[in-house]
Amino acid sequence: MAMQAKINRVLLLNPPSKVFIYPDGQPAHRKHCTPPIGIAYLAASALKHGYEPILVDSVVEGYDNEWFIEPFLYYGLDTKAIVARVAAAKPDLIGISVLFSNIIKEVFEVCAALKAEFPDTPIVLGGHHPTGAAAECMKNPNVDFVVLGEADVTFVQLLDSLNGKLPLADVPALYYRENGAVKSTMDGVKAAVEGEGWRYYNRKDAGIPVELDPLPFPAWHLLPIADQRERPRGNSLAAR
Ligand code: B12
Repeated sequence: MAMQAKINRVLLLNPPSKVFIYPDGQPAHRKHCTPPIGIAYLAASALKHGYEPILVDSVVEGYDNEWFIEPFLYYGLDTKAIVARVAAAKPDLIGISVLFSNIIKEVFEVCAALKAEFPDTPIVLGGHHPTGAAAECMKNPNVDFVVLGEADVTFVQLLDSLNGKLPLADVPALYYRENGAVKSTMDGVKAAVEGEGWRYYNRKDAGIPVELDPLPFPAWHLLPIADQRERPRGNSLAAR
């Protein structure tokens, strides 16, 4: 009998968004939403390798839900709604996309709420902020893993590793914990650029696909694209 995989349902979350509000009440830019192409790519790779991805675009799903914490107007699913959404989806692992450093504080609040409710569900961060500031993110005890860079291949390798197919130490571009200590498979790899508290690597050093043709197209069918189209958009001029 085939061994039951520990990790099968993988929920990928696009966190809520925020707009700076000037003292005169004017927003710095209009509310908008953009299809989260990064998690759609990860979902496509996960599907291709037999996993069951669930995409939660909290910006679209909670677009009309707003709250104000000076000086920002937030919109999207709030933390309580995200916890409820995750509870209904019953994932085996939660991945959160943090493209923008301006949202990391709020993402950590979400991580704390999710860990309190689902202590046994691994939480993985990816995207530009954790890529540059992985060690910093791992200081947060609610973050179990950080995957650096474009994670189409390495995220699936992490899932495979958690299902016992390969050691964590063999997953490139990964930060993880071992006996409570933070480990990185990038130790000993020279950073391409670095500064105080952040490092960036060349793609060939970080398990990042150099050839894009073999990658599956984004799993758009898992996103509420019709709802997204009805909202003001941020243009998606992606890097690929
Ligand atoms: C398109 C884009 C936008 C779009 C929309 C982005 C979106 N929501 O999809 C628009 C124009 C709206 C935008 C706005 C802004 N942007 Co912009 N944007 C980009 C750009 C050019 C491309 C992003 C992209 O689509 N990449 C392609 C996809 C496939 O990759 P990806 O999303 O990164 O996903 C991959 C990995 O990151 C990773 N990954 C992603 N999520 C997860 C999750 C998990 C669990 C894992 C394991 C891995 C993982 O795997 C994915 C697949 O390979 C990047 C630069 C770049 N070259 O990436 C800047 C970039 C992300 N933006 C940046 C910034 C600063 C902003 C703004 C704050 C600018 C401003 N001052 O207003 C705003 C913020 C908007 C907000 N919501 O608050 C910075 C972020 C830097 C930082 N540390 O904060 C970047 C890196 C540009 C830069 N070098 O300065 N942006």
